[in-house]
Amino acid sequence: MNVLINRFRNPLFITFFVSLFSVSGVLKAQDSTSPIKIPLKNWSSQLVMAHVIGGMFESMGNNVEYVPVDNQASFEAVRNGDITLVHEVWQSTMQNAYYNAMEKGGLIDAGTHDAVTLEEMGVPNWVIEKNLCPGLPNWEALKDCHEVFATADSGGKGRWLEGPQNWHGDVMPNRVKGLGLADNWVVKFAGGADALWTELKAAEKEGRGTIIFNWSPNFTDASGFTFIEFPPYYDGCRIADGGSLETTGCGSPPGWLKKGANYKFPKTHPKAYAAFTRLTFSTPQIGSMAALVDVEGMSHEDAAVKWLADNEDVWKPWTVSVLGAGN
Ligand code: TMO
Repeated sequence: MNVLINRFRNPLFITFFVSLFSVSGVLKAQDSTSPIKIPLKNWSSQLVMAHVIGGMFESMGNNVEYVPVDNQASFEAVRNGDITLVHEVWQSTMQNAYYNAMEKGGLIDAGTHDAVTLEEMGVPNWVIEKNLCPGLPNWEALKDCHEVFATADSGGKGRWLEGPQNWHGDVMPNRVKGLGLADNWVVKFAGGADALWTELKAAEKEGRGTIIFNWSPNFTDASGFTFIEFPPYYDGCRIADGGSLETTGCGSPPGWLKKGANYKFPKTHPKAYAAFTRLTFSTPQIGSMAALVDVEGMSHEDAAVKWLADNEDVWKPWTVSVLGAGN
């Protein structure tokens, strides 16, 4: 015992142990210089967050590459390593693709953001304040006020402006049928997210009703937007999940916002991976990323640079290794 204690007091003996750890890589695991591949999709918060995460990795000395991807195909792309990670997995529209890729192998769960998500049809608050469709946000109000939402291209019916069709396929056309609204309502697909925001501005200027697909977190959380309350979602109600016309009138479920990664990421880039798992954004943080682009008019890249500069206290702690300074 005495011998052991004396040995621990001997600086040479301690040095010996420290260098053993270093050689084995326990204290000095370095990230690969190969680029971390970050996906670019087609909505603002995802794009700004891609550059926020890329900027965080670059601040740690990592190389990054941005890869434009189709949303639904991105989960297979993480699985086979074409991209390293996904940072905005919205439960209500992406969990099936996410869990399918996990089940096939290659995609791992990298944690959950603080934000709770919703992807749903809704109206800007002034539609309710002006009482353009009495009874909103209860969906049953839509039975009696389709004229208020008619547009030049809707043939006298009320128009539901859905996002691009590659976001949710036929979920909304099926819902309109399932709710028994198809005689008086028609779903139109927007060409891109920008078309939704252009429509919000145009409708407000013209003082007419509008109903669009939208989501939270988004910049509209701050500007005033109300989601319509549909019959509650349950697993299997949608036609794509085994439901029928009788059940597909269900609304969207509130859900989580997850991150995922290729299973090799923790091994090739242990520090970046650790930072990525710690990273978590709240509803106002994600809303502010979108607002820099959709309200302030910045590019996604510039918005990310500004967001990183304004929020160092938020993200810098994620980059500091639990093993201490210098690691
Ligand atoms: C995937 N999105 C957040 C645009 O609904």
